[in-house]
Amino acid sequence: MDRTRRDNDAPPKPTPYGNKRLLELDLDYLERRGGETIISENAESGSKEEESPADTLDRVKVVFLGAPGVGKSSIIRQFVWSEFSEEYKPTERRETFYPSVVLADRLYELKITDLPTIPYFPVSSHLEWTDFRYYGLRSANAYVLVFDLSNQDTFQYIRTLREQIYEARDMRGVPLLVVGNKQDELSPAAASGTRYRDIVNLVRKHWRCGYVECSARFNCRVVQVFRELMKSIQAVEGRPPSPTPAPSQPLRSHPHDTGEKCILL
Ligand SMILES: Nc1nc2c(ncn2[C@@H]2O[C@H](COP(=O)(O)OP(=O)(O)OP(=O)(O)O)[C@@H](O)[C@H]2O)c(=O)[nH]1
Ligand SMILES: [Mg+2]
Repeated sequence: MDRTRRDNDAPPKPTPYGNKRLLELDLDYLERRGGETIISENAESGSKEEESPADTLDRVKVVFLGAPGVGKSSIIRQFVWSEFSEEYKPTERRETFYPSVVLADRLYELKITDLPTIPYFPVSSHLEWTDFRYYGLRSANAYVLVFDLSNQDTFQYIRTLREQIYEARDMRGVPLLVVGNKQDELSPAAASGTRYRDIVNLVRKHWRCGYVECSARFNCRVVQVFRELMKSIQAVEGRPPSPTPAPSQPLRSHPHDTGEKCILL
């Protein structure tokens, strides 16, 4: 069972309701199914699916946001598939990934959403539901805001976005993690500059949220990004760790195969 897939890989079939109606049906279905195999015919007929073991797990909806080209997709793909491409292919459609992770004896199924850059965060549920780009953004369990350490202008995007997120929804119990990517391209001059220090200061001391610097290119501290994220999730859950089924197979023996395995953080 491959829990890693793209939502848009299977184009919807035409229905008497027209495309918009189908889109809504599919979206509802995908949310309910939460990452299992997509069978859009069942969505149309409304048939009930058997409950799988995955339905009983903790599922955490995480959305990655940031300016174009900062490395959102690269971080996710490095983590989920252990792959990296030098070539820049801007994300053109929403993509969703379903890795499983274990932290502190607890198993989580993540639903990671990667989007084309959005001009702004949806301020109302109406906006969220009328534009597919925004679907699910307001109900995320956590946000990862990525900027490019070698192009610190990209920080302004997440600064503005963070304000919009806080204005748009109740953020109590919703962790937000800031990630400075492309650490490999952070020059010593920039790293000792006041601008860099101001950013780190703002994030750590004023926003009081997690901050991780990583390099998707060299797979450096990418796991740390997810570890910090899950630690924040556990902190807001305030739940004691529960027993975890021990993974019986080698972890990620094939780069594209995350089904039935999980990533230890
Ligand atoms: N040097 C370096 N390059 C990186 C790193 N991460 C990503 N890149 C490169 O940056 C470019 C953009 O990466 P993406 O992951 O596509 O960026 P993105 O944020 O998903 O971009 P959009 O989908 O357009 O929003 C690609 O050419 C990557 O190879 C990194 O850690 N170091
Ligand atoms: Mg992308």
